Amino acid sequence: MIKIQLKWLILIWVVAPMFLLSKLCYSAELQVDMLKMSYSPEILYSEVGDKIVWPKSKGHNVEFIEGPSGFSIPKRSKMNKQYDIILEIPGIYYYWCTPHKSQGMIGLIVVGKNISNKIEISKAKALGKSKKKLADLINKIHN
Ligand SMILES: [Cu+2]
Repeated sequence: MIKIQLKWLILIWVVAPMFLLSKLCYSAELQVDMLKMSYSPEILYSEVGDKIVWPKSKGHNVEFIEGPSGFSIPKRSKMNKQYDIILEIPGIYYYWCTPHKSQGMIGLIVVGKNISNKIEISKAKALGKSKKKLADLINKIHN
């Protein structure tokens, strides 16, 4: 009898709060690779608060162009350096690689399954080969 009660006490007062806490604190780390002339994946789906990492890759960087309203565009990342960001506002984010922005090296991030700014992103600036790439990515996007 006492043993059973102890088990329940442990479950309620120790295990349950730990489980809740770990749920609250949990955020994933997602990676985007910078390949020859493209990002991989080109569309990344993340949750609010996830850490997104672009490991260093020679000759490439990350420059944010557009995001949901309220997002202040950060300074573009340094060439040949790892870059990471935590996105807190749900919506679609659009970025490119500064030296390859007209060669189709662009990427999208969908945060929190929110695609409400899809039209704004489809109207965002795109150069050269990236115009078609952006249109293709916009067509592929889902929430
Ligand atoms: Cu590049």
